[in-house]
Amino acid sequence: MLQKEKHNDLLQNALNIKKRFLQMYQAANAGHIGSSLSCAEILTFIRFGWMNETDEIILSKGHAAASLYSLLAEDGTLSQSDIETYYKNNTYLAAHPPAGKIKRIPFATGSLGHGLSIAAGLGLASKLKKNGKKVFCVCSDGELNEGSTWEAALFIVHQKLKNIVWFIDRNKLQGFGRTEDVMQMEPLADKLKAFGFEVLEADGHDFNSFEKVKDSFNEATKPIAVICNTIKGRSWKQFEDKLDSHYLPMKDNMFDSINAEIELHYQQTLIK
Ligand SMILES: Cc1ncc(C[n+]2csc(CCOP(=O)(O)OP(=O)(O)O)c2C)c(N)n1
Repeated sequence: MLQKEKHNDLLQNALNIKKRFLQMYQAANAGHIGSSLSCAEILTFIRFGWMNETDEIILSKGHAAASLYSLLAEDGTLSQSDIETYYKNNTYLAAHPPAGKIKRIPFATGSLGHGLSIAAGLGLASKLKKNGKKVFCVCSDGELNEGSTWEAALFIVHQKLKNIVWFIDRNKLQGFGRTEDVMQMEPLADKLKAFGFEVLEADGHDFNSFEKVKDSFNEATKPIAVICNTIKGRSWKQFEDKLDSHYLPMKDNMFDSINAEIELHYQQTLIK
């Protein structure tokens, strides 16, 4: 269990990150709002609850780039003026993360299905160099439709890359429907186990659940895969678990209503 202060600090980070990316989507007039709300706590925990300075984050579901940029503003890597360039002409803060332009984003992602291979390469390099670096990779469940993801999974197990933490944002929705309708994935945990992973399940919006994953990682004898049960459009009631939350313009009073809902959710989740 996390200490109350740590838990509440993480909640505050997550709230700031969400408010910032909503502002970015508002300014851009559109964005992957549901996708970003789905992975906000995963990213927050990786950065502020787990990783060391030299570790790497690969956001394989690069369409949620604004959540990553917002995370990097939360830790001071990006400034507010950088953030304000999002989606504008000549910016590095493009709709998908570009390669090597922004500190902590070494590779481009967003052509789905490639992030786990990048993580595997980084993980192997770190293992060979014995530098203790961990690699956190966040994939969407839609990326499990891609053969390249499973090829990387085979490689990670074959090379015994226990320095990789593979998070699967399991919101059960992808761009054009429910994952189980587009391409059946269940029983996902069994599939991952059959590939040779130690499979952990987490409530993908709960920091205490991630803390347990962290403890298990330290004791794991195999590479781990974490199925994070998440809700696309989390805490935005009208769009929670709705396909429409995937990508949409901010219209009418949407910005104000989402902000009010995430603020309320924050107040309800704070440990008093
Ligand atoms: C190779 C590739 N094909 C198609 C797309 C277009 N695309 C962007 S997001 C998306 C699907 C999003 O669903 P999922 O991958 O499950 O992500 P999440 O639900 O977490 O947003 C698609 C097909 C892409 N970015 N890359």
